[in-house]
Amino acid sequence: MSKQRVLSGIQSTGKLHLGNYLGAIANWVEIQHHYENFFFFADLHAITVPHDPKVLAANTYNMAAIYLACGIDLDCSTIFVQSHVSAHSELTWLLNCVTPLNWLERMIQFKEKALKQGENVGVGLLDYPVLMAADILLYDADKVPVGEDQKQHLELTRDIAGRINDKFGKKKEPILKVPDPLIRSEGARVMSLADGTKKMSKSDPSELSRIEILDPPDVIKRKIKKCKTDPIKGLTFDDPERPECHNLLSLYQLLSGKTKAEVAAECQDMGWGQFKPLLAETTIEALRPIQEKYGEIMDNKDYLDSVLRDGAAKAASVANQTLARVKDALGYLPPL
Ligand code: AQP
Repeated sequence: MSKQRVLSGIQSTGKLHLGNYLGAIANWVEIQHHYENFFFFADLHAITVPHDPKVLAANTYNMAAIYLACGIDLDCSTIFVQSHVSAHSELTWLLNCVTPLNWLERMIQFKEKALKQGENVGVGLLDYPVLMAADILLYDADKVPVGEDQKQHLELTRDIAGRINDKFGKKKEPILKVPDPLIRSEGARVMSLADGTKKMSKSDPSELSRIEILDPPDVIKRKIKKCKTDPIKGLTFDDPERPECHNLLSLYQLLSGKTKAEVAAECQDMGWGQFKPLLAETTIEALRPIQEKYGEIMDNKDYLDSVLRDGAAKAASVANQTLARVKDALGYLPPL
């Protein structure tokens, strides 16, 4: 039996951080051998919020090296740049024309991000979930790893696929495969170092709020030294009054590979002065092999370029077939 297909991506809006690693990439690496995978760099999504053209290409390229350095295995996974496969933009247009506006206006992420942008909010931000639907549906993905924040968008993808199938498909031959979420039993949600109630994010204006995967040891030490804590002695998980404490202990647990019970026992009598250097050293050691591998990959750009070229070709060969199927169902004149 052929393996089920998984698709996922990360926006190239900035430098990847521990949230992206522990919440997404580490999970992909863990499950990848059970599936046929397409992992991409969502550079079309990256411009749905104001962006800097001077760094977009570098962010995208560095992310590719980071995916590989984190252990994405090209034997079972294809990695590619979203904008290198034009079918993503083209299918988005076709899906736009069957998606009711009020489905998009309901999206929580749109409402939250639009608030931040005020008067200048672009149509692209509203349309973000349709582009995401195109990303997923082009690859006939069976499963999509999603965190809590993306669940609503995956529901929308399923609704859009259902609508295309109902309106234009034949009963026994759906045009688009309706994907299922792949939900982790224990999701890692990494919170900001400056505020334990906000998620760690690439676009947070404060660099001190996040640890980037490529941060050198002295920067990691400085960021952890300055991170927000509380005046209580003894460190405990799950205290709603101590979100920073819970977040930092969870980070230590995930990066050290220890169990929650082991960490709880080890840290119950510690103060911050003892815990922070321990967390800093653990973080440095966990990131060291990834950073070394990243350096090797970036020293061999011909290799990375060829991975991205091959990835785009393989992705396009799958995506273009789906696009042709949809265009045919919608009644388009094929190229002559
Ligand atoms: N703090 C986090 N904890 C756990 N998982 C996280 N992810 C992001 N931040 C955390 C997961 O990373 C994947 C890709 O995310 P994305 O960059 O496409 O969008 P995002 O979730 O909006 O991430 P950021 O860093 O906050 O980006 P910006 O600042 O550009 O909006 C997803 O699987 C996400 O769950």
